Amino acid sequence: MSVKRYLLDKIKKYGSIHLSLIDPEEIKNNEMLKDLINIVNRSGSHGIMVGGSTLYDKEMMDDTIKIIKSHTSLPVIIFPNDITSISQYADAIWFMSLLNSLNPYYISGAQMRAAPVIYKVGIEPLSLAYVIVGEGKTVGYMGYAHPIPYDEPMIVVGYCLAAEYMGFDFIYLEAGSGASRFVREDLVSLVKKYTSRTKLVVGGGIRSYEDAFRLSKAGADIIVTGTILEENPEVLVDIVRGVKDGGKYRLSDVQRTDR
Ligand code: 1GP
Repeated sequence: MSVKRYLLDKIKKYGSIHLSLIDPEEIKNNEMLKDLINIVNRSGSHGIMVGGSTLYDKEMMDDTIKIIKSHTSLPVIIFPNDITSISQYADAIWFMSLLNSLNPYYISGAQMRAAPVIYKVGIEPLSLAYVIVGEGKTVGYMGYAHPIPYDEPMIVVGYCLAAEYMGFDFIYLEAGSGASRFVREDLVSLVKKYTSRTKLVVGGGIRSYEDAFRLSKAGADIIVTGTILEENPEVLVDIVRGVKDGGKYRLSDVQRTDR
């Protein structure tokens, strides 16, 4: 089964799903990596993303993915910062365009260079529109983003609707890794109101059951957390529970409106 089919099936079944982000540059040694994978496996998270905003070492990417693949049956998706992130050992790659970048390299230049490599290694591309809001953090700096202020929801809606019209399968609303405020849930529900087909990924600054529950209930189809796995891995179990509880709420809401 393709990774896209897997993600769509899980979203349909659970209402909202969770992906765990592992940044190879934050991994101190193989033991730490294996411990984190064990926690991800136990937590009920639905997949693993691998990447980091400043990563430049392809070998580090390959080695990390190889170890992850040998310790989990979950799909591994590359979260690239540049073409050096491409690894033949992953199952798929977010084939992403940073829509609100001021640098065309991050909108279509890197993609032009990456596409033939992805074709050659045969991993699955998942088309993703990447939109940075609020603080943006390191990824905002590295991607020359023009981050959208939290209090300008219609600018975010404009980008997301444009992404849907351009045919992207997924939209990622990114507050930036370690952001002090995650993307607001009213923004998430507004985007869901305007878009119909595209699945919405939300990440950056999500740290608790409550954060995850509020965002998935508001309409996030996929919740991504990374920093918490490095700083307080045991909380991951609560976060995944929050995503599933929010998803259950959404599924029952759909049933109510279908009646
Ligand atoms: C970063 O959205 C992801 O790209 C995850 O953010 O590290 O804050 O969980 P955190």
